[in-house]
Amino acid sequence: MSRSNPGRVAAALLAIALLPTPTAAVADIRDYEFKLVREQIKKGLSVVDVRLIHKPDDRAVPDAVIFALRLDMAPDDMEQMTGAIEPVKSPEPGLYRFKVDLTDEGRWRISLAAKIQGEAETLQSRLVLKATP
Ligand SMILES: [Cu+2]
Repeated sequence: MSRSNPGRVAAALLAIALLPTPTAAVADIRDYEFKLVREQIKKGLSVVDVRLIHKPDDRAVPDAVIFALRLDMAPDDMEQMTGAIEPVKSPEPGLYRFKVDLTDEGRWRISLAAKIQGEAETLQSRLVLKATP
């Protein structure tokens, strides 16, 4: 292992600092992710909380507009079996709450599409949760 050369390290750091960073300035929808707060939920009428985060800085993202929403049992090969789902008031910024009716035990999928403030693209997401007895 060679000893580090301070002059060379400084030059390298300066080069990094001076690099143009166009990709960092361009927003990317893949930087965002919906995450279930709890993946196991009791069967029946319940509430599901989903957090929207901006992954590069782990920031909670408020005010997304969810315009498509579907709940079904596709993960257990029952895509035709749908359940009622509707957004309800968010308890805190960056947290999205849904009232759901999980009529069967097993795995359910929430499919959603959302517009995020300041982003042109649509975020599409699929989340799988498990309804327990
Ligand atoms: Cu089912």
